[in-house]
Amino acid sequence: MQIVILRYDALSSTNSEAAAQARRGASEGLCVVAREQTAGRGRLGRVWRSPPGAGLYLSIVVRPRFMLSRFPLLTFAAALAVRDVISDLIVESRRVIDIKYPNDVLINGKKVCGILAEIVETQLGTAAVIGIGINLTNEAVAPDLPFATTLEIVAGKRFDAEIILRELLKSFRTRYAALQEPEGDAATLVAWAAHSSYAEGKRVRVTIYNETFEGTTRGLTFDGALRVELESGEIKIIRAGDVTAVRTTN
Ligand code: BT5
Repeated sequence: MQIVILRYDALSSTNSEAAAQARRGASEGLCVVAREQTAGRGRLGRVWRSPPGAGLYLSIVVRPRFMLSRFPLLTFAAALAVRDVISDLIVESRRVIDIKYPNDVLINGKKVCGILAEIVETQLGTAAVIGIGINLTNEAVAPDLPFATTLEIVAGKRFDAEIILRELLKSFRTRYAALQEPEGDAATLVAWAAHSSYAEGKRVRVTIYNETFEGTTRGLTFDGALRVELESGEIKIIRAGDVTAVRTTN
């Protein structure tokens, strides 16, 4: 994959711009980066806070060779790429880096990165846009986001956004290439589970639309859904919705 970077000072959302470029025929590897997003998006219409220069806001266009049903694995490959970079930057023995199902990278339990993968139909076939937001400086978060953190808060220093961008694209390229290998799905799921405390044996609360229930995680399905075992022993397969850890008191 050849990476071409398009830089903007401000965009409403790098995902929207990357999707527009994909519809216009952009090749795989196009990467849209903005210093600021005025309407950064999370999942389900939520907002991603993106003040100028405080975070890395980027979206990558991919045109995978595999089927649409396997697209959720793109988010996993992206989360692994972010994790690779963060664990190289900070000393992991003192900070716990975790991947929360399906799309957050956490440091010491707080969200430092969110990922939003979207499918885009184009004349060249089905593409996906993988949006990644990483909080760099203290300004990226605010008191109304108590579960957010930044690399500056964690490491006590500021990192060069350009270096993180370069490393992230390098790592994403490797993880994406691995995903497209013949046994790439399984390898990506194994790598994801190795780096996520949410994969197995975690008490979680799941919210899907208006339904909420608690259970214990029991691994991923082959296509990237999360298995959650209820008190009754029934296994639910989670493909959408929010999963949060339940603190156990013992
Ligand atoms: C996500 O959604 O975590 C996906 C975020 C993806 C952002 C990137 S930035 C580049 C690209 N362009 C876009 O427009 N988006 C992508 P979700 O799991 O729905 O989490 C959203 C929730 O995270 C919000 O409702 C807040 O509670 C919280 N949040 C918002 N801004 C945050 C921030 N900067 N840091 C940590 N948490 C934040």
